[in-house]
Order: sequence, then structure tokens, then C-alpha cells
Amino acid sequence: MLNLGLIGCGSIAGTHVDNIVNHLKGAQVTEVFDVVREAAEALVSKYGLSAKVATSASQVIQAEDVDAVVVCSRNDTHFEPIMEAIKAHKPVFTEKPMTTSQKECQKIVDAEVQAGQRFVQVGFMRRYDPYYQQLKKTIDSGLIGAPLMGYCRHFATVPPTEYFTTENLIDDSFVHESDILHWLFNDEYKSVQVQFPRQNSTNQNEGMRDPQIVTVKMKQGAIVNVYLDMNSHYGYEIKCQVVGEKGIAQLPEINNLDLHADRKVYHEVDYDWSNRFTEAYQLELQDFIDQVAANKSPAGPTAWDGYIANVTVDRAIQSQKTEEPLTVELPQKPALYQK
Ligand code: ISE
Repeated sequence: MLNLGLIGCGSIAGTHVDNIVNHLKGAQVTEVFDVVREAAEALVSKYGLSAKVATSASQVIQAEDVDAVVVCSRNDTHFEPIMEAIKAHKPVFTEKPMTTSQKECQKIVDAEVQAGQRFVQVGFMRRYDPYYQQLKKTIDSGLIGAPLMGYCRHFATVPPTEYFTTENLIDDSFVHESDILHWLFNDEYKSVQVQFPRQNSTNQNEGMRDPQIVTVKMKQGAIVNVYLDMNSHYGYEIKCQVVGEKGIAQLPEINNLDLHADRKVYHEVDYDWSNRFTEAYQLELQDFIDQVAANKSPAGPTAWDGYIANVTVDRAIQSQKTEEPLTVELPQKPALYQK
């Protein structure tokens, strides 16, 4: 049984704990911490955990009854616990983004390279989604030929939070596409550009410009347009279409039932990501548990993947200022992360 220490007890932590308790095998939560103690106590109570409520993240990480750490705290508080877990030689699953700073990502990569071991898995759960897995397999099979261009839709019914900012469309939402696209296209990014089309007059978030279009250019020439809209009103929709030399592969248009009722034929659209990626959240954490139990290291999205996403996100946020394309430059991939 893998003993997990949880840092951050908000909504995504609830998703992971629910999965650990009710859907996954081989792990239990033994220590939890949140800066708001009541949030930690509420999580323990809601899921009937026998976990201890710690008084600090360090106490969780250093605890003898913690074999691995799960970081679900606010995005800009991931760095310290990740680094401490690595220093303690404890594997760590961190929610995306790995951190909100390129420099911090570099330090995490450097720490793993120095240790000569991977400890970090980043919560880019779309790689575990069965539909994205099929899309990747189809592209890799050569059925559609070399990928030439793509279109993605990342729409939210309403902004994820009432304080969601112009930058958050990139560092909290587009960050998923910044991970999945180089994985799907088997390529590296050449440049990224953010443009603001006509803005949505129904947007209530003053600090948030919405919608946004991100244009990603790959080194082998493919171009992908990512439409970000946090005020779709009709629902949460994730699309990904890849056009190749010989055909098109794309996520299915419909992932909910076809309904024939009230003299209509229709399908419902998800309200948010929790339903659309239910299986992906379970598969990513089960993989972390299984790999750590068997090999002491995770095999999912690595700290280097987290670094690529962060560099790309940083350049996209810089492009928001001018709407000009900016190059994405990465150092040589360390040997630790070669496939
Ligand atoms: C949220 O944090 C997630 O990770 C969801 O998967 C994403 O679709 C949403 O845009 C983010 O705000």
C-alpha cells in the first residue's frame, strides 16, 4: 500500500482523494495539509480518511508514514513542496502547472538531473484521456500522414473562477494544449502568438480579456490555432482536430448521449472538465501509484514536460502584450528525460 501525503485540499484535491478512496487501488492518504486547516479537516471528514491533519507542508513531506506526495495547492505554491519532496527522495505528483515560473521549473529539472532520478509527475491528465490516446495512436500510425495543421477549442461555460485573469487563460487553461500538442505532433515548438479577436461583451471578469486565439508553430512546419473562450455559455467543450497529408483525425464531436426528447434530438454539453476528464484523472493517478510502487519513479508527464509547458506559457503571456509571434527556445533535453 502506497502512503500518500496531500498538500492542498481544494476542489481538485477532492477529485483525487475521491478517486483514491473509491476508484483506485494500492494507495491511501495518511497525511493532509492546507493553509486553511478547516479545509483539510473537511476533506478528511468528507472521505472518512484516517489521515492526520498536519501543520505544514514540510510535516507531510517528512512524515515517516508518507511514501509519496500529491501537490494540489495554489498554482504558485507548487515549487517549494516539489523541491522538498525531491530532496527527501519522495516521488511527487503535482497538479498542473508544475510551477508558475520558468526559473523554478529549471531548478526542479536540475534537482532531478543531479539526483539522477525522476521523482515528478505533472498532472497533464489529457495524455491519459482515452480519446486523446486514440488520437495519438492514429497520428503515430501514419494513417493521416504527416500532421500539417490543427485546430483546438478550449471553451468554458463561465470563467473557472471569478478572479480568472487574461494571463490565466494561458497559464491555467492553454497550459493543457501547450503540453498535449508537442506530444501529439511529435515535434517541438518554434513560436507562439496570442491575439485578441472581438471581445465577448457578456464577460463579467474585468481583469480578463476573452476570447483569445493562440497560434502555435512547430519546428517541422505545422501550425495549430487554439481558440480559448471562457464565456461560451453553452458548455465546456474541448476539441482537437489534426489535419494530415492524407486525412484528418479529431476528438469525437460528441462525448455525451444522443437524446431524443421533447420533440428534439440533441446531446448535452458538459458544464466543466470534471465530467469530461473523469477517466483521465483516474488513469493518471493510478499510473503514478503503480509506477512508484513498482519502480520508485513515475512514468507520466515529466518535470521536463512541465518545463516545456512553462516556457511556452511564459512566451504566450509575453505575446499578449504585443499580439506578435515570439520564439520558444529550450535548452538541450537532459538525458534523464530521453525516451
Ligand atoms: C482548469 O484548471 C483545468 O485544469 C481544466 O482541465 C481546464 O479545462 C480549465 O480551463 C482550467 O481552468
